[in-house]
Amino acid sequence: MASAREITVLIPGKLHPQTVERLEKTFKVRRIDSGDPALVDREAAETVRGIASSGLVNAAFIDAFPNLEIIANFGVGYDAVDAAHAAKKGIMVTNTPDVLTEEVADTAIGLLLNAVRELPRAEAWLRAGNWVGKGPYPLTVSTLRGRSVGVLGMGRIGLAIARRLEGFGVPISYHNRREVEGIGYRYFPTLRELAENVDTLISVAPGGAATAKIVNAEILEALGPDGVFINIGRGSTVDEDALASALADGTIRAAGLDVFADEPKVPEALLKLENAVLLPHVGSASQHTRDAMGDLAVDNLVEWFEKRRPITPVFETAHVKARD
Ligand code: 8YV
Repeated sequence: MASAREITVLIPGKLHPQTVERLEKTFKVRRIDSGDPALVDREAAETVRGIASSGLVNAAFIDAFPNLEIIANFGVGYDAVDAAHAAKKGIMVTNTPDVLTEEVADTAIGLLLNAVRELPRAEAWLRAGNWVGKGPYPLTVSTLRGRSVGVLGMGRIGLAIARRLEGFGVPISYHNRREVEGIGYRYFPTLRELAENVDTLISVAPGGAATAKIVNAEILEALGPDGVFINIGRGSTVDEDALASALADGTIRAAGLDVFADEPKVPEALLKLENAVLLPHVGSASQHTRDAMGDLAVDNLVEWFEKRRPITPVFETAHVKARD
């Protein structure tokens, strides 16, 4: 691709360093602090044809670039990108599915075991000298034995989590927008029914308006007093105030959260709870997997500018054609 060095790709905000390196070797890269249209100067406005981002790319930001053709989102979840707006303007959006599926599923299982068996608290007990001073860590009230697990969002990652759970000998059911053919897990047409029928809910649901706060007080109540809630999807899908109350008053027993509504801020009410395991959005955060995600994001840009079609378009823009 001889002319790629002439193509301007903008990186708004932070991006995986190895991905930035590859972009800089391939394209003419411009960087600004965030996806804020006020930071776009005239030259950037005129020259930018691609954006590589892991943050907010809203309609106003998209509109700042009359020659923009493609937004390569670093991440499978692209709720931070206004893909519907991009589609209307004939701008391609890509994401990074598949390459992170196994890593995120591994993290979900770790979070589940940590929440149920209190492993982080047990380690803190040891490090504080309590094993010597006070004796063994107290027996955990919760166990994975006898649990029944519901997966909210049976996409690639949900399926990878379910496959892992089969090895734990727990029954698995799920709720999804549509029933998934041929997977053999019990389907519930509503989240409420799923929550009523399981005691362990693992959410892999994507963000966006359709899923905003779908895990609310009513769902947590349906999960019940032995309930464990795990979230590896998006924080926006949870009513965090309702979750903190449910954990504090025993409506459910425990939670394991990798994602939050307003990252990196975590509500004080959750930070105070001992029965919540809290991780700083590390689901896909290994060097190996982040490199693979970055490579796919860059490959999407390269394919687009070279062959005029990307590798992994999001469904909203799958129909978008290159202008020349
Ligand atoms: C990343 C993610 O943390 O892929 C996603 O949707 O949430 C994570 O894998 C994120 O994309 C990094 O910006």
